[in-house]
Amino acid sequence: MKLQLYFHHECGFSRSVLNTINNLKIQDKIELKNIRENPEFEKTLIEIMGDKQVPTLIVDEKPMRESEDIKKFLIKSFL
Ligand SMILES: N[C@@H](CCC(=O)N[C@@H](CS)C(=O)NCC(=O)O)C(=O)O
Repeated sequence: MKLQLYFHHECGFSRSVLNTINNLKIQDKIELKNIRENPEFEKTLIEIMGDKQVPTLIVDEKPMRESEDIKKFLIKSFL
């Protein structure tokens, strides 16, 4: 399963997902794409989704939004 998370640290919803990732110790299983650090990541997110809402998790090409859904999915997949 390929996982990519678009996020930025100024967003509390993103930080909440990052906390879950840290608690599960799965940082090495997810490509973390900070859109504030890398404009290319922001551009790609807009191309995929039509906007730049974070957090957005891409699971094998399929986008998932809503931090609560993303956290539930990660816990179900990795706990
Ligand atoms: N209900 C969403 C809210 C996500 C959200 O509001 N994200 C903000 C940043 S914290 C955002 O990306 N807003 C659109 C923008 O900045 O262009 C969730 O829980 O993930």
